[in-house]
Amino acid sequence: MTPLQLRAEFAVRLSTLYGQEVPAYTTLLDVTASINAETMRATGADAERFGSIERVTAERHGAIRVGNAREMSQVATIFGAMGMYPVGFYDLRDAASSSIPVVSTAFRPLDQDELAINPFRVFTSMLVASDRRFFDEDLGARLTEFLERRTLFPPLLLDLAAQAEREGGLGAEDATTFLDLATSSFALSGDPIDKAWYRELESVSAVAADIGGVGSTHINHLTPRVLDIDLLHRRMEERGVAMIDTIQGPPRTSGAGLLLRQTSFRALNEQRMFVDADGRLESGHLRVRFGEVEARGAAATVLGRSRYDAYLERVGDRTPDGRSQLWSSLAPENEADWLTEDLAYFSFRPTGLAPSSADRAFGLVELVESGVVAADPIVYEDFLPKSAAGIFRSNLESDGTRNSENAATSFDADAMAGVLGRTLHDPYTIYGRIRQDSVTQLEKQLGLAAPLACPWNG
Ligand code: OOG
Ligand code: NI
Repeated sequence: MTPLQLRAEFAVRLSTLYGQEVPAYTTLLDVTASINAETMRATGADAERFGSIERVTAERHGAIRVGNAREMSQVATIFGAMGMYPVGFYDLRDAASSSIPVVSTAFRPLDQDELAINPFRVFTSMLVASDRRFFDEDLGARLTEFLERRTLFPPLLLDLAAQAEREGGLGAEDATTFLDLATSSFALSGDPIDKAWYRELESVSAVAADIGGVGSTHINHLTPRVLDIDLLHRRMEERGVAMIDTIQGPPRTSGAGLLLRQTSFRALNEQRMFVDADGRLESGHLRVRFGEVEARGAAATVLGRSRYDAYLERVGDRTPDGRSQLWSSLAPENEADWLTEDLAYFSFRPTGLAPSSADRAFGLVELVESGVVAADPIVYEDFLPKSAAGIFRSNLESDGTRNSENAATSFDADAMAGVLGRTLHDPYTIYGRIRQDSVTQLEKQLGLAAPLACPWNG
């Protein structure tokens, strides 16, 4: 099996697992499928401008959380076997007032043709046990030691993953073993939980307890992609699933919009066994999983993204109408304007119409305007830190505590690359390369002697 086949099969297996574990996820998939079918019927080819219906139907992202650098680099190997590579750095420690002591990246395919078939991605967070704002020296030391002692992934899984990366895939039998072990590593464990330890961590941060209070990791949500998220929000409420009251990300626009919009619901309390200091077992409840759904739009350039960041800074507690007004004052709805103002990434292809000599004298924008070239928006394949923090928060019983007088442990994208022991890809570089490759190709196809003038080249 190739990395692509391993990834697609892994996504299917996780989906089956999560459906068994969290029944509301199955409802979410039903509602998503019917809305996607309705949207396809209503808008036809337009619905597929941001990915074929086959891609969108298979599309999922998951989220996992691990405890330390060793576990993070193991995750990188497991996902590497499936053609998923770390992209982007997210520091959630300061993204919300709640105690979220993690730094994150997302593992995903890089190539357009891989993304077009199965873009499965996993948002992966790592606890920062050394951050004294969250953990004092004593607790930090015990947490570090606990994490050092546990084993999240069986050695055979790691060996097979390394082999798959080296050899570009696995034979049938090894592939089955790899997929079995990988899937079960992300299942919720039924092992009894050390009650005192879990509650001690939970009083500081529910996220820390979820990561370091138990001996295993688990997939905490699996997110399908929907073509109309506002409609989905209403339909889920009609089906009796209480959603968070907002859709995170930019407000609704007439088209797919920029970036990413997400909403979620809390999973039910799940029964778990706890063990006390005397070894007595008792039954209890935890809420560590939830449901999420998302709608994806165009990848924003640095400039486009700065408009969204300005929106977040100014939005405050505006009404839905006020939010829409603010967003439309910052970013045009129209794709043509995104291109001329360089707010989003596109790829380009000739339509077959011959350029006139006047077109040749001008640049890319003129060629698009005269219909010689088609501009297709590039799908946003990444995440938004503010939304991610919101998703974390929506599932917390309490905000936890933090001691803001203590200094933060410094941690940045370079430090994350060091932890991973591999390149940490920059999303803008990836989108920029896809765009540039398509322009170079276009220049050849149109037989242009000189490079085309493009909005992003001044
Ligand atoms: C990850 C939350 C981030 C998203 O969609 O922004 C995320 C987590 O809760 O572990 O999945
Ligand atoms: Ni998510």
